[in-house]
Amino acid sequence: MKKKRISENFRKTSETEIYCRVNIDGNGQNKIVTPIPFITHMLEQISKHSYIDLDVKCSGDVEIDAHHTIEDLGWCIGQAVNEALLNKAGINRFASFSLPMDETLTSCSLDVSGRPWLEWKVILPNEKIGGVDSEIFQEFFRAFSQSAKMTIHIENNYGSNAHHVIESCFKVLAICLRNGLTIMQRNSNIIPSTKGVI
Ligand SMILES: [Mn+2]
Repeated sequence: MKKKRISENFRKTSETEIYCRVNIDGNGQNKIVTPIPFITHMLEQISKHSYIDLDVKCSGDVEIDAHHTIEDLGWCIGQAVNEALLNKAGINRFASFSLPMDETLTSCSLDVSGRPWLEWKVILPNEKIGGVDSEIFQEFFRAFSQSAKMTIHIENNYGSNAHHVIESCFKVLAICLRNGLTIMQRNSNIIPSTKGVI
């Protein structure tokens, strides 16, 4: 009987307080509470399309700005995902997808490599999206890639609607997480690296 790919994380600093729980082998059920409705909407997208069950309860110093809260959410969720992945035996590891959203097309390539890296080729057409400074979204993805220890390349190929551009980034990451973290039955005990460790 394999250990369940479930992890819980709690982080409290002077800026934010975040609880999160992930179940990699879920079906996309989620309960997200954050002080920023737009980021709640984005985290629901991640869960829904990755099939990772995600519970998040977050409060933060959003009276200063949303920066700390969004960055720390990325960090906490990424850390929980990394812990839940155990030794990563059997995972597909690599995933790549291009996601259309009306006029927008965004691509993601993912390697569950154990080596954090974010390439972010996304220019957001508006200064603010959902009441949030649009430059902060990159910090979410950077923090997530760092704590999840994944190599993530995201490129917005084209698109004019700022909501679509950023939402497509979250959705395409979700699809790559779904594909990259899924366990292949025929290789389910084998760690997908010639090093034998990820
Ligand atoms: Mn939307």
